[in-house]
Amino acid sequence: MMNAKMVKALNKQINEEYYSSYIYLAMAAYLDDQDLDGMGHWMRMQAQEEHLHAMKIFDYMLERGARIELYSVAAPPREWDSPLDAFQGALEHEQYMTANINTLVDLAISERDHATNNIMQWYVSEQVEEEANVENIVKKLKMMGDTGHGLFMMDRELANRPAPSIVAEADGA
Ligand code: OFO
Repeated sequence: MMNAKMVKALNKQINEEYYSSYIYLAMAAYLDDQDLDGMGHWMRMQAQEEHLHAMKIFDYMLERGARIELYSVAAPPREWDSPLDAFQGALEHEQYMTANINTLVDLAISERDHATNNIMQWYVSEQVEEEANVENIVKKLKMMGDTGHGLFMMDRELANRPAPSIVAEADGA
């Protein structure tokens, strides 16, 4: 049986993951509106991945017999100054999510909830990857320039992002 503090914190994290999905969807809409369909696609895939992150906690809680509570998802911003600004916002958001995961790990340890600590370790690794992926895009956008040819090239590259797979996610890939 999971303790009440842990249940509350995980319910909050489900909400954070859904907000993440929402903010990336808002970024997808912004980028699509700028005719950057490839970047918009990348953000859509990211939004789907965040949905899977939420569902992984959802399923884990059900398995532990914990009561799930779904909270309202806040409205994300709708405008950014530039594509670079949007990806920088994504990077900051991932850093914020990493801090949330670290807090959950701390709580699982202090509550001696080894199973939750174990599943949270998957998120710890995932956050390293998530931050690295966005940071790489931010660096390239800065290098190639946030306008003209560089932007066009990045847009083409980001159009190739495959859909996140539930199987891969479940396997920790
Ligand atoms: Fe992109 O972060 Fe979820 O966990």
